[in-house]
Amino acid sequence: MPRSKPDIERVETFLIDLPTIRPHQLAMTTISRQTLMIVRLHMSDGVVGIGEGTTIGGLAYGPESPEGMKLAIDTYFEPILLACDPSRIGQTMTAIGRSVQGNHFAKCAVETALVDALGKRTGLSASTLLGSRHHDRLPVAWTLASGNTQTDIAEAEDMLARRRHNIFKLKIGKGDPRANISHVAAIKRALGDRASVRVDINQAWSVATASSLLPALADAGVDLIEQPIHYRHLKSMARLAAETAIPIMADEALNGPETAFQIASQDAADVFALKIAQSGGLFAGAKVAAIAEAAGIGLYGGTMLEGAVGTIASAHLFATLPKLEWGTELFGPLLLTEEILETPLDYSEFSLGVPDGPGLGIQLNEASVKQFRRDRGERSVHLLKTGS
Ligand code: MUC
Ligand code: MG
Repeated sequence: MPRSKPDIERVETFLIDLPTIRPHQLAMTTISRQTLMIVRLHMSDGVVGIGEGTTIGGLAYGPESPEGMKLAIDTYFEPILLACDPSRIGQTMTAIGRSVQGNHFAKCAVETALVDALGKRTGLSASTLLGSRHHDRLPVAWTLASGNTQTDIAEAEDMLARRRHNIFKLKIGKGDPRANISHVAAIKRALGDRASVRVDINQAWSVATASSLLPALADAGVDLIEQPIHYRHLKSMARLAAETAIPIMADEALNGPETAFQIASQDAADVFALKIAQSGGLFAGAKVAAIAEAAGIGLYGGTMLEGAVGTIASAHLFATLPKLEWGTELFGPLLLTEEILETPLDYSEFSLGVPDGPGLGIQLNEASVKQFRRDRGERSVHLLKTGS
């Protein structure tokens, strides 16, 4: 019997390498480019769904890399996708979950592409499919991570003057912890009440260092402290959260609904940095948000410094959350030197506009994609060979 629903005819994955506007220094690595793994699902009715998986510093931040995601999708996801009903997103992801353990970022990229395709087919935006929106614009923080205090202050002043950001996250955890505190205090002194200043330690401090220095961060005027210690140390996170005057946010510790439940039940964080890729996808991210809401934990829309596709996928989910009290940090595309969309995203008035067209509501610029694809050389050789 012919199927009335369209099939996925081709799964296309490729890597795009884009330079960053300046070196971006985190506790575990400094990046000067981002690699975006893009997946496109080509459907029999002509619809193409897109998704993105991006990490920080290859494998420096977490267990997945863009190259690994591509391999996993090409080898293990593709046969399942070619046999699935792509409009049954939950059923498709359950089938993938039976064959693929972990691989949250790759799953998120594929699920995003399924949501984009369903939205394009039905004329509904991704946020409508995810439960409908509460917000059309989202507040966006900027991360100061040049590695130099004066450069960071100048960058923050420029962002304030251009009304692009008035929330700043400072990447600390590299080098002497006391020097970290002086760096943060100098930036907060310079910005005063004109900006919210938060810090991300990216697990770099020991429990003892965190216990003795978190009060100094609170005294310096910091509003929020992200993942000060190793992600596995939930008991110690709970102790730090109980003894610190300002909120503690979980990031690396949060890897989907199960970990969200563990953190919530152990009182190991006051706020969740909700990330769609770390959660394992948009729907898993929605479950993480529901757990936060049920437990009275605050929500912040996090990023893995994705390009435009992953950023807008995140924005669609975050737009559905009634209470996003800490805003978002969806600035990833602004850290990259190149535009890869037909219409650039709308960053203005300290916020990001969430597109309202079908699916993700964005379109890749094919000339940019062609220019920055890692396999561009190989592809022209291949085309020459097949053409000769
Ligand atoms: C992280 O750890 O939160 C978010 C902003 C940034 O600069 O890095 C990311 C990852
Ligand atoms: Mg973080």
